Amino acid sequence: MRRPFIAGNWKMHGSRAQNAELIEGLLLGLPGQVPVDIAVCPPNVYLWEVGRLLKDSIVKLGAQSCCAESIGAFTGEASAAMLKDVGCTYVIVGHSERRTIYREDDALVARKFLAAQAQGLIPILCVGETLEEREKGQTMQVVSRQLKAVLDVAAPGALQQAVLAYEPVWAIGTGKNATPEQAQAVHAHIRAEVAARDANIAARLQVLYGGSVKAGNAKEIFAMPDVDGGLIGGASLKADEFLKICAAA
Ligand code: G2H
Repeated sequence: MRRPFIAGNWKMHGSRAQNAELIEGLLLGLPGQVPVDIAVCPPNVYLWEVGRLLKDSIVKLGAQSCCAESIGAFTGEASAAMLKDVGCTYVIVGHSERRTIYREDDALVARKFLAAQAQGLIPILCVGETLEEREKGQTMQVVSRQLKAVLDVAAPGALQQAVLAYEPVWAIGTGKNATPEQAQAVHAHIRAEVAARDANIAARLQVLYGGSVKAGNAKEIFAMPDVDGGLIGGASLKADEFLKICAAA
């Protein structure tokens, strides 16, 4: 009942030449129809051009963050309306790199989520615990808190037009992925939290796993019943690797 979804988070990687090569490789390798939703999230400066390269393909465009404000004197920021205007379907909010490096707290992430939805973008809301929190046994508590911050301010039904991503911070870019069982346990917890508010939405909600997914481990992670695909960082930068991950979903 849920389509798998594979989203590539390019982070701060790429150039016009590299992007063109990557998109060409992806489009050559993808048949016209696939049973998977696919998106790429380039840095903002490349969104428009990558969107042109994707044309009307099945690969959708996403951004990596958006401003919580809608317009005004916010130097360096891009609004959700601007992202929509350049062709984005999705926007990642609450990625742990934003939470940690740029000190985005739960309340700000929730405002970004609302700003994205107000412009018709589908937010990909990231949640996940640090290694210290996992070792203290706080994983479920942390993920619940991050989720609640958004659900408490969003309209009922907001998750109908959203995607969640569980990204354990200790697994991001470290080469150390969560085991399929560790991922499944947290994904099931997330779905149960959503189900407590609305069982139908929970049953339809795409919950992605992110953190050192590659072609070699994707299949076993995606085989878990509550894992609906992945948010892919490093392994989304090579067309052949990303295509293998899409095929594993
Ligand atoms: C987690 C993930 C993509 P990577 O941040 O969001 O990155 O696959 O490089 O761990």
